[in-house]
Amino acid sequence: MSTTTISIDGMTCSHCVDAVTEELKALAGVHDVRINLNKGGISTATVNSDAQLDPEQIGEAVAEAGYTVVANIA
Ligand code: 9UX
Repeated sequence: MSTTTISIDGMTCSHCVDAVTEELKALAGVHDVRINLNKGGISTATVNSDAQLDPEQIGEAVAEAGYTVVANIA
């Protein structure tokens, strides 16, 4: 079990949250995604997964939804 916290820029509504959640949940081994929306600012996502996630993979998933990872906190 591994928890990854990332900061994401550009999300402004709950649909953004849904889009990012969906992309992150599609990653192998991910079973829970929680996003704390900060409209127009830096939002925080907490991802629970079986194994440690590849930061590059997370970045690609978030980009797929149309947003940007600005920091990989842990
Ligand atoms: Mo949230 Mo709608 O960024 O384009 S405002 S999905």
